Amino acid sequence: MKRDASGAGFFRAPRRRAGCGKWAGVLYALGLSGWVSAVWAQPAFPGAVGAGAGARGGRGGDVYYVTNLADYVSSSDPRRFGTLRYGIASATGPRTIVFAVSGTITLSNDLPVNKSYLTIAGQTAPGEGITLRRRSLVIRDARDVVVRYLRVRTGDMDPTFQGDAVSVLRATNVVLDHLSASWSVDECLSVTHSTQVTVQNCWITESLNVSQHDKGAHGYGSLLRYGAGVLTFHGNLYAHHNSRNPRLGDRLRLEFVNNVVYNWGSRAGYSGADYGDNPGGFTNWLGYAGNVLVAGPSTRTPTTAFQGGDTNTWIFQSGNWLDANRNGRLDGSDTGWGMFGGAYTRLNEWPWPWEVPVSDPGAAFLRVVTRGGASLARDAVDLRILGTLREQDGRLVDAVGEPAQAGDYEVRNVDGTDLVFVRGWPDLQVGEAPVDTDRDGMPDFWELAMGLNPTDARDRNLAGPEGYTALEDYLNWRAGWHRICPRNGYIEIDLDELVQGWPGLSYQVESGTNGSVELLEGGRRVRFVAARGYSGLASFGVTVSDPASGWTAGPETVAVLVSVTNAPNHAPVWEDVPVQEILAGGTLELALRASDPDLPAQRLRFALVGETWGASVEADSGLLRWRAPVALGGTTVELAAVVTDDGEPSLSSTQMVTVVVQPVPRPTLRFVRDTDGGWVLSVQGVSGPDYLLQVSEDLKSWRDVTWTNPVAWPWIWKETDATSAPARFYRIRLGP
Ligand SMILES: [Ca+2]
Ligand SMILES: [Ca+2]
Ligand SMILES: [Ca+2]
Ligand SMILES: [Ca+2]
Repeated sequence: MKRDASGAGFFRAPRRRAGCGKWAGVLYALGLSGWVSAVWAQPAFPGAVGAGAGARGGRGGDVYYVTNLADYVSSSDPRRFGTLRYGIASATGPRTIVFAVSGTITLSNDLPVNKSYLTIAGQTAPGEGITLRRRSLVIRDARDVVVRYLRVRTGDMDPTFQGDAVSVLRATNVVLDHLSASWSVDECLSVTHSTQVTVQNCWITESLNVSQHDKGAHGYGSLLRYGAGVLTFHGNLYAHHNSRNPRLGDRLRLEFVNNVVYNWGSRAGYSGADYGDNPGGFTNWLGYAGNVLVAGPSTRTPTTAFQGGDTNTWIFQSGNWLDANRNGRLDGSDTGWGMFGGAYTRLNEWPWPWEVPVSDPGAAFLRVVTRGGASLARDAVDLRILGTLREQDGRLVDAVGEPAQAGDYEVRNVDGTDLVFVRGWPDLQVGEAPVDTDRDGMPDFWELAMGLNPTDARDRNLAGPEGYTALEDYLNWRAGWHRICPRNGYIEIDLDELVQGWPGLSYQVESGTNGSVELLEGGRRVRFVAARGYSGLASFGVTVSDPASGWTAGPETVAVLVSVTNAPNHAPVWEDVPVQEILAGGTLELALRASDPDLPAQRLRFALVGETWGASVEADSGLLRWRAPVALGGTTVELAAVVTDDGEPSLSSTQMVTVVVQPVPRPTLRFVRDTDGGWVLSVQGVSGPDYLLQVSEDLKSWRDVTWTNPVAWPWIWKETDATSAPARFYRIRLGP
């Protein structure tokens, strides 16, 4: 990763040391010795790759909230406050721009991102996010800029407009991530005179072909030229451009990895000879790996991925995949150098270490369709374009029509030319931004779950365990697949909804941290159960596979914030206990059973309350034991059992156990002569009660002789007392 030590003066020294929760008690500041090396090694965000990955953006700086969708022209316009444009224009140091609104911003003029150390965090917008239209987003004359999750669909609203949807011009250390750019009059997304720029996970689609460009038909993808730069294009989708997917030239080194190019027209990618601009020519380096090219209905050069302009284009290629046959199925192959045409010089090795991960084309394709573009909430345009890739249809477009036009495309004759009007800007679903009391960019729910202070804005720049600030950790959570789960609770996610618009995938899930997951029946829903008593960040993984192509991608992380708000607890539910019948003196053993509907599973404890008649229950197993006193024979007893969960707060349910105690029949006693002439007492009774034998000589005072609990009848007892008495009486008492 390239680094440049200048510019650190923007960062203020820490004014305060704050310690709270899991956050280091150090304010994030680049000027501190000891922090500097760690800070510089930090990618812009987890998953930032390639030449621009080291862009610092607004790390450690202030926070600006976009609170309206207006725009302005004059710098003294009182309506400027809260606009996106003013958020950039008013930055005086590192700044992160976050969004409290969603919807479409109609730009009054090009929007220059001409301040260094700036992050535009489109992923913070609620609802269906932010779309810019009418004019370009231009990152220019700046360094260390991070822009994520914006749509830029310029169109032809302004008849004087000649520009790109997104341009990077004379900039260094830039990451553009998850942008959806379309309907440009010039290229859709271009990088010129710049270096250390990464464009990743972007959907670069539907440049307007026969539009209002002075040079005529100009439906192009990306112009990448000038400046001795190093550029990385990783995981992007190019769709429905006549050409320049991309156009490379003039002393550039381009890593073009894991991109998908669909339905190009006259050319996919190419480089120029460059001799026109520079008689000596320049050397351009193209590392072309793991890309997927799918020819479409507009494609006129279906077997060529890249056309070299001259031998000064040096190309390394590996693991690309091209499907030229337009049969509606993904059944291409790696045609190696066969997909490269024109003049160029082959490289058998890329002369530099790859700055990006290179995955196989199938995984790259699935990642592009399931995660790419401004995909937190795909708008109708991206969903339509995704549909064209799925169905292998769609076409080049020339103009932007009404949102209400009947078809996706309408051919209208304008001044003798048939033009394809694509259905225009959709209304975006407006969402409500979460409450952020201290306006530090982190909503209260996040701060509470992460142990931060929702009434102290300074904690946004505390350094977290991974080296990102507290604010960045929030931005990073928002920027991927993410969900909120209540504490001591669970969530279920429809995986088809998660991937938005590519049905028919199959899924595997795997547990990550601080919770567990399982795929529910049918394989399309996943249930995440938070670890008991935990609040904070948790995660699990999802792997997607396309049965048709056999391609697999993942696991991708789904980041789950377990909030501090407990899931509502539900009381345990008893299983019915039928009326029990027992003989007095006998023992009742009954397994009490209850379940608890809550997840994660709670522990149940059983007990008896009120008059227990000597009964007891094992707290954990619920085993009720009761020896019914003989005295209760002939009565019905109600035992009150209670089961209690350990939720927060814990809840109980009570169940009455009805026991009908049958009376014990009187035993019969009989003395019989024993063979030796003595006497034997023979007792006939029922099993259950204790039998206590007592003897008396005066029917007043009774003496215990023995007690037993016979199981076999008759019970025999032999009188061995040889003493003589005038009379002896025997009796049996039953107990207990
Ligand atoms: Ca095919
Ligand atoms: Ca806050
Ligand atoms: Ca705070
Ligand atoms: Ca419960």
